[in-house]
Amino acid sequence: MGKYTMAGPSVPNMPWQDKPADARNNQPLWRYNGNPVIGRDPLPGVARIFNSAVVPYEGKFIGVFRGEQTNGVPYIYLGHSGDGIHWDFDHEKIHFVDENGKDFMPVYAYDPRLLKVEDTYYIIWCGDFYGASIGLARTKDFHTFVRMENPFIPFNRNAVLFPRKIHGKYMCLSRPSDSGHTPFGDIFLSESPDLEYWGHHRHVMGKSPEWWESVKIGGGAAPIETSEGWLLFYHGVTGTCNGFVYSIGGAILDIDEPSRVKYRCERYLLTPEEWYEERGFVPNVCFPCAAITDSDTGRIAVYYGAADTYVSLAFTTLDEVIDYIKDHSLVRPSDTESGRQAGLD
Ligand code: BMA
Repeated sequence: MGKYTMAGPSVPNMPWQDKPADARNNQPLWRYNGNPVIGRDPLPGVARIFNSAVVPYEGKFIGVFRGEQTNGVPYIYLGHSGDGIHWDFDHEKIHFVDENGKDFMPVYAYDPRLLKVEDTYYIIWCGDFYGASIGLARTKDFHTFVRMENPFIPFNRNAVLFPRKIHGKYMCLSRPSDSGHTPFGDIFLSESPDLEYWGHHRHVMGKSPEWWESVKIGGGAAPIETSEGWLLFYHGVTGTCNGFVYSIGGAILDIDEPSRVKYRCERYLLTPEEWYEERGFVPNVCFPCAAITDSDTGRIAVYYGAADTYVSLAFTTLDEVIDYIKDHSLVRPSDTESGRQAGLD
């Protein structure tokens, strides 16, 4: 038993490798030595799969994958795996229908997140709604996918649901943005009684003076419920003379009031350093979208898109990552307030 505990299922067959003695800078996330786990040309008509999300399902693993078609349009494909590392993909895009069962395909769809709340799985992605905004669909069996109302108006990206209701409400992190490559961006929290009407919006955390996240940030994997609060892997972006660089950051949000940040790591947890992160369609991108956890051992496997070209895996344990975040935590006044306008706390 570790120092800290987490909610969630036992997943004894989750992907795992122990920390190597020569882990870079002794950082708390260490890469799978078989990375990338999904290479180029993964499917006919799909050039690259990246920024994708997976969950344990019926003793195996299932996932929703951002597939960049050879016409340049991103879509979501379903994938199955016995070990979370080797994936078989459906050749057809996920077929979405409306509440009446009629075809209701998004124009495009990217950066999906996938998670289970109660007995239903939800896919939440960035799609077109007269501009980039958030799409949402539900499934119970991974055969029928019903699109629901779009949660937010444009422009918005990086939405991720919490895996359970808080005070009886569904919770969603999102990152309001612009219609382009967005040179700004903070993480906000919204709540809903029914996944249709969203409100009670709160600011969670913003870009920071730390260089690696000084341009914008955005939610990554679904928050993980732990004894210290909600563990959030997110992305932080900086600007260089050669464009944006995306790193993985970590924070812990208050368990009952997640707009309050309890700990926020001033250092990145992982930054582009390997060839598959530095070289690809968009160089220097580590973009986390999912984490598989085993509540028995505290093991965590983070799935991240690498260079907008590959899917890669990095590992950590609950104890190691929480201690690292706490040891290097720097929270600022805007992190610890409730997230209403300053002065109203
Ligand atoms: C963001 C998103 C991500 C992408 C990243 C880097 O704006 O579009 O899908 O990984 O840019 O290109």
